[in-house]
Amino acid sequence: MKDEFDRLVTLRKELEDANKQYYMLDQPLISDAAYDALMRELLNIEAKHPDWVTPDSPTQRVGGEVAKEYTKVRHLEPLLSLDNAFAPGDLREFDRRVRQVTASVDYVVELKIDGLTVALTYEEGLMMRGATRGEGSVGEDITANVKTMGSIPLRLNKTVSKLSVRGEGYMPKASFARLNQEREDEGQATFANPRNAAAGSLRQLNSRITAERKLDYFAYQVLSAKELGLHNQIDVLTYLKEQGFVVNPEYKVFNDIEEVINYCEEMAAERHRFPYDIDGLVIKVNEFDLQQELGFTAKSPRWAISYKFPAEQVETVVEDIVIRVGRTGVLTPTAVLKAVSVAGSTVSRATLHNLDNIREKDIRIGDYVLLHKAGDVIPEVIRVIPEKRTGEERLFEMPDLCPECESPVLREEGEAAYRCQSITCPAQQREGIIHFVSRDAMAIDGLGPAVVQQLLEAGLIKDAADLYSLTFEALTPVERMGEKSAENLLKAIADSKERGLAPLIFALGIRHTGEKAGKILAQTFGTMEKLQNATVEELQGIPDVGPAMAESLVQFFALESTKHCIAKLRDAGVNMTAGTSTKPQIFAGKSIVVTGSLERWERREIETLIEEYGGKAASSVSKKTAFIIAGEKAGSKLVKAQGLGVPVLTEEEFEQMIK
Ligand code: 3B8
Repeated sequence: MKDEFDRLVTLRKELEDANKQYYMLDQPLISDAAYDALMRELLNIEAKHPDWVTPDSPTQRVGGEVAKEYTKVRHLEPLLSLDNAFAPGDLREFDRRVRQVTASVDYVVELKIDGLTVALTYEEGLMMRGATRGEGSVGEDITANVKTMGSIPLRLNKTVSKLSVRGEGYMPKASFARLNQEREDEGQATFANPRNAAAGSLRQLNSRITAERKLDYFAYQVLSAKELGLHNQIDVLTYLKEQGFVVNPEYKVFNDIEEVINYCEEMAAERHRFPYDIDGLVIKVNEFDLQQELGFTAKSPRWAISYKFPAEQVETVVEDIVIRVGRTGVLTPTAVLKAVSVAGSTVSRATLHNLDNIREKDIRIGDYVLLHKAGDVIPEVIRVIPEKRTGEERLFEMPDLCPECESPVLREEGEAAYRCQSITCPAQQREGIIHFVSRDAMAIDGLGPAVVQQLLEAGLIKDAADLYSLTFEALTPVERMGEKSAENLLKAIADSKERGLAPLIFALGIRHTGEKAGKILAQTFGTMEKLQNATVEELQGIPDVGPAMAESLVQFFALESTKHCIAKLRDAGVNMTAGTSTKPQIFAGKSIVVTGSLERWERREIETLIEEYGGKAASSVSKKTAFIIAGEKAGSKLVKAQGLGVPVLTEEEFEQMIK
């Protein structure tokens, strides 16, 4: 019991440290896999001892609570909105009003993050409640969802009896792009921009879904700041950082409105360089005494204003609407546009998502449309410009047959997507191979979509497994494939054989089975063979595996083409075992040194054991060594470990740990 509790304390500390390092310093301390392993171990201990669970345990971040509806909460003080400035003149007018009560003023200028205001309440240092802004006075309790956001501390660094914090919850552009791609692949409706995606994710009734969406948070305000000994906005930002919040680092202080205006214009030109959407800047009077003197209107503080960037929308023409067939057979209508420059790049195509979207916006071939970039990354047709219609525009119809293989196309009940029903559709196969080699799957560098297309056209491959029988002689005649590229490609393909089971499962592109599912399935089954033989019941018994995934896995593995492909991969020597073993990963992220001569194990055996349990068998002792295992006649390494205060274990003690 005591050992288990000690372990729980260690695990919490390690998970908290890893989390802090990731969000505060933007640098992972340990790999995702090691983090997951520690989290699973902690979840196991807490499942055995429910009374040990505390509200600040890292396990509270994994989600799982499913609500029927949201409860309303009244905010301690209403959340006000900011008055808007759209031009330099509006900022000068704001400055003039401020200077009616003071001769000198410092302005703090912050980025205006395009997300959702989230209010947090801490009691005795613990995160007790998270709420949306709502209409200002009353919001919705989203505590379970807020806890899944890694950049929100569950416990403050310094306990205070009460603390109310406000800030912006948002979805980074990269998470947004990935989420929409996944949704499009699955034939689900996509989000129009990161803000909507963040809003949808924060209002999820199932907090596990929120956890997967990877939302972030920038804190910028505390209530009753004066009682905490804070005198101005800069103090607040510093205090928030000390308490463990992430504060946006881009803020600046000016004492002249013309400098503020210059800065606003500079930032408007650079708005796309941040990994999150910003829609303007917020200008705040720094000193609280002055803020107080300025006071509020009914809706907004008089001591702050937001400068809104002009929306970047451009006009262009839809020259055609073509169909792209995806990996899962979904037919995605894509607008071919007259090329235009928007948000810093040239755009000539935009996904129209599905027929419903085209009909809803009434987009026709030949239409003038307004275009912007959602999340600064994804070109999006916002609306048609009906005044510019000539009557020559043509309605778009979904084809009855797949444009790539002429198999029938069907719309499934309750889905927005039309799918090609053939499993041998060349487009699906091509997209499947592109997915197979992609970064999060088998990570074969130098094998982009164009090369995949070339290899298919040259008849060198028919499926992903054929990649492993490519030869130098076969590759070099391929156009634009030099000897060096061929060599590099063959090496990348060979290296990918050791990626392990989890990425391989994901790479197979099974419907409803994403990267995370790959990891869970690999961990559960350990080998491809066991997964291939799993029944729907067995699969559904695994937490996180729903009926749709279980069903599609069984269907997928029953296909002759799947069996054939997996056999080819196996023959090629592709590793089909979970790199991480089925043993509990108790040493995950730990470096362990073995020294002296052992009685129970050969040196290689004990090193393999360390690795099976998630650790790293290292050869030299340092401060970072978790512990050493010392046998007979241990020498300098033992002395060094003792000098550094690194724990020294006997063989017996080590055996106890892995029992
Ligand atoms: C007062 C101060 C509203 C806001 C504020 O990044 C107030 O400060 C506010 F009534 O909405 N989106 C920010 C952001 C938003 C606000 C803010 N500061 N950085 C933002």
